[in-house]
Amino acid sequence: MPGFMNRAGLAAAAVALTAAAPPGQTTATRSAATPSAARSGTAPAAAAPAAAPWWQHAVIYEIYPRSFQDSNGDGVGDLRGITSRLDYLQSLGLDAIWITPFFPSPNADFGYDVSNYTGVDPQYGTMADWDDLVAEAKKRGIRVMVDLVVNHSSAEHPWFKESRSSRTNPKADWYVWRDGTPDKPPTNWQSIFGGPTWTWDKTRRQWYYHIFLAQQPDLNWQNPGLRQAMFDVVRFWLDHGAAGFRLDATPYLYEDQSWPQDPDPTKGPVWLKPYNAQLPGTNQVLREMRKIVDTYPGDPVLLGESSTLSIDQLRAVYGKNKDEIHLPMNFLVGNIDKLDAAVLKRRFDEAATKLDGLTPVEFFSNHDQPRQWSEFGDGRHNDLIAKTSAALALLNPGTALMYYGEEIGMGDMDKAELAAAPLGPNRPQADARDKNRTPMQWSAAPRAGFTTGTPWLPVDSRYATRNVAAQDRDPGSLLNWYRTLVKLRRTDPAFRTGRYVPLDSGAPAIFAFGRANPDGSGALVLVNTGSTPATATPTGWQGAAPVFGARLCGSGQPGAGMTVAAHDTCIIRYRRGGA
Ligand SMILES: [Ca+2]
Ligand SMILES: [Ca+2]
Repeated sequence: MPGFMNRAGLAAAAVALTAAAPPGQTTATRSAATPSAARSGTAPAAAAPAAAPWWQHAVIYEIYPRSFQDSNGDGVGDLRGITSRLDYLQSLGLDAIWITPFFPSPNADFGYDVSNYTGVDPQYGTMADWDDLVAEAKKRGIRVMVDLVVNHSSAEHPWFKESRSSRTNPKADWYVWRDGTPDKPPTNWQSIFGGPTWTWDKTRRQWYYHIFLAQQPDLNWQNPGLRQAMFDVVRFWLDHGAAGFRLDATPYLYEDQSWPQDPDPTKGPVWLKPYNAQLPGTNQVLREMRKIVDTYPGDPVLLGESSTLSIDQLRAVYGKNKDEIHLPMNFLVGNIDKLDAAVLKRRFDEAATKLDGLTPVEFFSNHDQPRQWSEFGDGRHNDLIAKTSAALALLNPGTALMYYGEEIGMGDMDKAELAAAPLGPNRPQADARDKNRTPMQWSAAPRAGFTTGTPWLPVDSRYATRNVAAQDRDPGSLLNWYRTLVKLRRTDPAFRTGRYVPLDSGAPAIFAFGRANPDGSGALVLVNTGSTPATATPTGWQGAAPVFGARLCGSGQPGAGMTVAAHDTCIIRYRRGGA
């Protein structure tokens, strides 16, 4: 590699790297050093064109409110709890938080069965608490997004109660009803949570459709009344300061109206079938919703739970005219279950180069999926491997999602521990996903500082050593690595707006990519997915090979050249090479 570790380049790059990434500051220092105005989308950051909306380079942090912070000792997290932790969230450098459903709900699917779209469940607080949260968050440059469950309501929603009361009531057509006899559903389709997608209603003597639980009847978006009612919900939350929506289960808004039989309903996954997902009517709904959202100031955003099976499908979710979902989550990366260099290269290269310049949305964990610390960890190097997944999500182009606690390496609760977790009034039934929904681990205090009462779900026993307070003090912690990466992507032009450079690493275990500035300088990211050190010989640069400089690695080891320690991630500065 000609010019590698050139002295002048190294010095310049080292200054840039350290200036951008001082690890180990305390929360207070860091907050003071990063004025909220600088991180607010209303005040353009120095490195970004003023016209770029905030969500194009954002970090959005998902909060499962039940498990984040309890403010009143009832063992259930709440909105006031979130407000009390805003200083911490600000210390992460976030642009926005997305709170999973906190609306009134019978909790058949813990909030994803909404019985009132325009209220706050008393367990989580009040509308005044919401208003207070939005106002306090705004002071810290943090936007607050609402989780809108667009495909279905709760069977306890007044709309459904009315709809099922007769075949002729005003809301009779607000849900998906089909004729049939009690012994024979209209189709043989299977629901995503198991069992048929149809439930017989004795009063109407008809079947209603539900792609998820029977307690989650699908809304009929073809009905103009329902459509307007849901758009009013959108306006309601925007009027109350929401910065946008995470849209739940967006592929499923329409069903194939010819109601075909599935030739083999038990074969393969039951989601994203051609008859239950991604039908054209869905695009029309999202276009209409986007129009409403776009009339509001502050660039509110639609973040879609837009499961897709290919990059072409994903590109379509943005809309033919880029006028549908601003930010469809990239499940092609999100569903990766193993850090394999070849898979990473394929997925990240296509996200950066095959989305027509639209904003990719990268993540690895959420409330439905295993936590990345557990999923990718080998049992011995989990923290180092977690630094890799953090770098992948945060240093690639686009917007990154984080799931509460991933920044301290919260893991899935151990099987035996989860099995021993009691049921009770606050946890009426067990859910396999409880393992990745355990209470946030704030400190070594009893119950990890999450609650003074009995937590609805026990705190993971690892909290005594794995918590925010401990990692805040440790410059080499995963938490401070996250802060470093978020700061890099916020302040460093290469990571903020730099072009993605697909590279061949020259080493089977290493995934390599570059982020290049227009002047030819930039940063090289090397991810060693293997359990032994490996040396890259990256090729694929446009023009002359660059001159490499300062390194920053997750392990904290300086290392040398293009060699990356086992499971480590290194960021290496470069500048334009000689002709
Ligand atoms: Ca509470
Ligand atoms: Ca549907």
